[in-house]
Amino acid sequence: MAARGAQRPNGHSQPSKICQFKLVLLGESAVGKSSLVLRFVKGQFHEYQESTIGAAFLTQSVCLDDTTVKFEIWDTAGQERYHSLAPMYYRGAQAAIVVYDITNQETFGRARGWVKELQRQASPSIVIALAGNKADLASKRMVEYEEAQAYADDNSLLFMETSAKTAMNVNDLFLAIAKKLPRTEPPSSAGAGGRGRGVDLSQESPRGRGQCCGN
Ligand SMILES: Nc1nc2c(ncn2[C@@H]2O[C@H](COP(=O)(O)OP(=O)(O)OP(=O)(O)O)[C@@H](O)[C@H]2O)c(=O)[nH]1
Ligand SMILES: [Mg+2]
Repeated sequence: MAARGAQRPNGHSQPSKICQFKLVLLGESAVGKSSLVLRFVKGQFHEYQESTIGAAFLTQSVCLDDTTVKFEIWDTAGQERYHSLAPMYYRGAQAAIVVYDITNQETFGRARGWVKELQRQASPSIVIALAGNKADLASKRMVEYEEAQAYADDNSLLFMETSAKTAMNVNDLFLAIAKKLPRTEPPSSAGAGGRGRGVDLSQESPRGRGQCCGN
């Protein structure tokens, strides 16, 4: 059941509503996409994280007020040869995290390319977050915080510097995304297909609005 394992940063009361959203991670290889997901979902970090092949799927929930927000997370492979697969994962996604490595300027350029592609091809209502990862390596910094913040402001993106290694801002980033996603109940989707629904993406509407259902 989706509510199990949910984080309750503020939580006293049992959430009464469950919303699930498809979220995709994009970015150059080795920027730390899988590491961010591993930190968020399992609270772990691997110094020698293997490069992703194709994509990986994980889920994690966070609680916001009276709502459990369940993320269906697609962690894509950053290697160039997998680029053509990306639309399969961002199509119908309600949220995206575009990741770069603050120690590598090239990865910031690549992140801007992903943002442009999402703005053109993904759902118009997609919530896009920019994550400047490896913030623990500040002594090797090549991308200034202010430069990325200005870019994010210009493009209406959420922006945080993160560290999958130290856990800095990892939960906060997902929470900030959850807060920006629509948690109102769409009139037609109440009841069926919400709580306990499988992850059969073929059942999602092409424009992929978030699924919310009351208790
Ligand atoms: N210092 C530091 N290292 C990190 C951080 N995040 C990831 N790494 C390291 O960076 C390397 C690449 O991390 P991955 O998570 O595999 O990167 P990825 O973006 O998923 O790469 P692909 O799957 O090839 O697209 C690994 O050796 C991680 O241990 C971080 O926040 N700080
Ligand atoms: Mg990976």
